[in-house]
Amino acid sequence: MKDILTAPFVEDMKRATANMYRQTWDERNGGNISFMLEEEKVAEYLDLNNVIRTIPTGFDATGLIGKIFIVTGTGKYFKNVEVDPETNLGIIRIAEDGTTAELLWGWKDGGKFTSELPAHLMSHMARLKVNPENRVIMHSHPTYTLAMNHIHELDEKKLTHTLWEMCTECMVVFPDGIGVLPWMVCGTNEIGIATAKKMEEFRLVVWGLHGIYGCGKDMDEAFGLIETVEKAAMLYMLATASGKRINTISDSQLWEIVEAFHLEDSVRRDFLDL
Ligand code: 2HA
Ligand code: ZN
Repeated sequence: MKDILTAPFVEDMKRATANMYRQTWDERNGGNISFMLEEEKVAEYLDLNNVIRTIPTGFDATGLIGKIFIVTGTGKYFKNVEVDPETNLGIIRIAEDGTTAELLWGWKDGGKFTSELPAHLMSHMARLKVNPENRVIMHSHPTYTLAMNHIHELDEKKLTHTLWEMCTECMVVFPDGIGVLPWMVCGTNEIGIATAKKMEEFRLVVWGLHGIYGCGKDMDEAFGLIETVEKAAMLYMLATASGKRINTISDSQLWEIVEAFHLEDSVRRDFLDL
């Protein structure tokens, strides 16, 4: 059996959480990540018959029975994952009943998965229907994205459009736009259901005045989506703070990007005024 601390998926979690912490996106215990793993890969590091303990999830994840995830822990700090992965992360398998998590590794201090597990697992189910390659769900509190939430309408079309206008890269990276949920209490099944519903349509979902969800086939894709939104939000806040904006990328120019990068099938045309 190989040493789990050398597993690429543990490395991915360490790198992502450390980067996110250092971007100041994930203060204290803010943010959470779940990453669906291949059983054969996990079996190189862990005895899959050895369940350390079982933890009820409080919701039905029947669509994910037998699936294995590495997940950040509730109350755990992103900044500490790098130095002590075995306390701050856990590897769980969804049990036969669909409502129990079997702990295979981690949370060695008796901890458990993130309070946002409903939003994560429900979003995994939603994304897998749209894209069977999806593996990562990532939640974060990026600073400028949140600052922008205070001064910009929380409307999917308007928010997406404003961010597209900020730099050419945005249309290339998220032509499918950003879903937006109003402010809601976090950590509940309700916000999980609402997030998953948006994830059927969007790879990015803003939680009004709280943060953002991103997803992807790997850590880089999910991180890159959130990072690009955050960069555009930073530009928006800086440009807006100057009190003077005289240039923008027009809708016809945004369409030129769509054509140049062959994004006709993924772009939210209804978010453009052509
Ligand atoms: O895990 O970010 O949304 C802490 C949070 C809750
Ligand atoms: Zn949060």
